[in-house]
Amino acid sequence: MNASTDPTPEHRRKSQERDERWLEEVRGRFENVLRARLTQGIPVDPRLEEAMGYALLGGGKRLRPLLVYTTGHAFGIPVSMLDPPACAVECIHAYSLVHDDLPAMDDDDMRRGRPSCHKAFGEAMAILVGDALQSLAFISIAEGPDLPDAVGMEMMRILSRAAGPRGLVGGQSLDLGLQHLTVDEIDIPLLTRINHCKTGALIQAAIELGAVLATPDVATRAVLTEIGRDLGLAFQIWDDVLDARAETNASAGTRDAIPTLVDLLGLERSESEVRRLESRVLESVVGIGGEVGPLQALVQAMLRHRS
Ligand code: GRG
Repeated sequence: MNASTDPTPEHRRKSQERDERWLEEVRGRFENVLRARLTQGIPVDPRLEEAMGYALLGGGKRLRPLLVYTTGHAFGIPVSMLDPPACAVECIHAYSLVHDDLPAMDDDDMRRGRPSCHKAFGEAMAILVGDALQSLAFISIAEGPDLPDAVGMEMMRILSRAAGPRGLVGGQSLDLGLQHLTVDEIDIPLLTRINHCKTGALIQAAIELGAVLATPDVATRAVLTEIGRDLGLAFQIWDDVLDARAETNASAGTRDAIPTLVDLLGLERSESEVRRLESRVLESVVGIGGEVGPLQALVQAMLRHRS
């Protein structure tokens, strides 16, 4: 960019404010869409509905739906057409948190500043909530209005891969296996793999889901996959950095003796790895073309603070 086209600091500040406003508006709108999705055609048991609402609607930054919306926006897809995959990815995320908090998994009593689902509703109900949210994710796409069948199928493929044995569930399984390894057997490639499956796969899927309606070509899809991979890894390392900084390894639950990537890399190297990945993502995002400001603002927010 030459001096005549380089935006002034004032221009940059204004467009950043505009992008952040866009994100807030879309996030606010999404809360209503998600609530409507939950109550649509559900359920046979009001107690199940209440517990699902507790898990799905009680807070959360909605980062994955926002990735769907911002990526779709870059491709010129109207926000309302992205509601089905946005709801779907948040349902999978919410289910994974409910199941992850269970005593048999990470055994966390608190989630989003209040009792976790099994503490509020009991373990059996929390298992059902996770199961039901997982189904609701796929129902959201299957019943998505105006989604051509081929697009719906592609969305199902992307989401089920990210959620299944090569994604979330596989990552959780590898994570459970860490308990049986000595500290010397836990290395950077293994933790990177786990991070990719547990955290990165769904983030990558959110980005891919946002683009499906635009039927991107093979090269663009490869760029999106790479963006999702880098962002997912950066997000998890950043989460661990924040935990390490706060000296409360909240995400490790009862198994806090198990090292994270930050323990192996060190705080300084971890932070510079996050910034390296962030720069790469921001640069690649420009290559998508279209209005990428909200996506860039979201990426930066994901890797700056936790609120
Ligand atoms: C139980 C199948 C199964 C999988 C569990 C999601 C997961 C795998 C574990 C959760 C614990 C963990 C360390 C997740 C890392 C990703 C992460 C930082 C999740 C929190 O995501 P945010 O910050 O949460 O988007 P909110 O509350 O804002 O939705």
